[in-house]
Amino acid sequence: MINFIQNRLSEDLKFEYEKKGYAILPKIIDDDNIEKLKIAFDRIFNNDYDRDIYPFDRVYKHGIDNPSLYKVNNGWWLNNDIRSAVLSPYLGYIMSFFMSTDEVRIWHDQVVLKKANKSSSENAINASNIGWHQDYAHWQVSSSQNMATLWLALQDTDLNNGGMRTIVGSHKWGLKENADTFHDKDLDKLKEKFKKDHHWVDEPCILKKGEATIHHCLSLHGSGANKTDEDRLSLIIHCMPKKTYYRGRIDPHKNFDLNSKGNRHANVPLLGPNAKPGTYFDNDYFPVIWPFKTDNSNLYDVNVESLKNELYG
Ligand SMILES: O=C(O)CCC(=O)C(=O)O
Ligand SMILES: [Fe+2]
Repeated sequence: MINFIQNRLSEDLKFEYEKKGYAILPKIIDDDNIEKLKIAFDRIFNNDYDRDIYPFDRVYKHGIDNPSLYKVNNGWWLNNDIRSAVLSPYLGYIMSFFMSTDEVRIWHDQVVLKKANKSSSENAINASNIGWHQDYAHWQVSSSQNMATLWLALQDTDLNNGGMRTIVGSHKWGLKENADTFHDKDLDKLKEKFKKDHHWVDEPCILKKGEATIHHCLSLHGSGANKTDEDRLSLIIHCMPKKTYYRGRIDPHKNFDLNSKGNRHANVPLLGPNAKPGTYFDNDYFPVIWPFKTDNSNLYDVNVESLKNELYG
């Protein structure tokens, strides 16, 4: 069971998020709870799951598919500590605050480990790079462009260990063409593609262990190599607002291209075989994390009453 440090957020932070497309939160989790999450990461990457379900999308062979970047989507399906973190009402509160919505659901989470690689250099085309991308470019099946992500650092994180960088104000540039480039490793090439007439201000997210960022789904962001001797771990939680639905095929005249991530998404089959434009992402795969509901307690492996007391006193 993971507990967060539950502070109220300031309006200044929200202003910052709206202006820049991202904001840095104060420490939201203490070191003991971080240690629990690190154990959870280790277990997940060793395919040691608490539950009978297994990951969706594709099953990465950690360290084999990509020896530098390990990733599992929907860690909350697999591990009870990650589940209690991802489904925490405190996260729900944070996301509803920044997204200005009174209902928040999980889109999916990501458990990410960027391998230590002392010999790599800044901006080199490194296997652990995450290309400049807009999350929404990957999620165009979703009806909402008011989606947001919480990125939680499990160690001090800066440019030395491949910390995330965001392009200030890029959430106001609209959806860029072919910006579903998370897996593209060439940051310089992508910069040339997206920069065009824009003012390109590349800001690193410099975080202390336990701090987090929030970024908007249209913010351009990416990250370089981890040049330290410690792996970079982050728990990433993507959220959607109330009444987010499946838009259907983005271009119905085109055949499905299985490699075109923007036009298809592993969340769509989770809607069932009768999914059609307008079907809400509102089943058990997409749990509500705000407002906190005790009747959702079947989704939680946590003591909902004690969480409720912690949050509401
Ligand atoms: O972990 C990173 O460096 C980037 C993660 C990312 O793309 C995201 O949180 O949306
Ligand atoms: Fe992203």
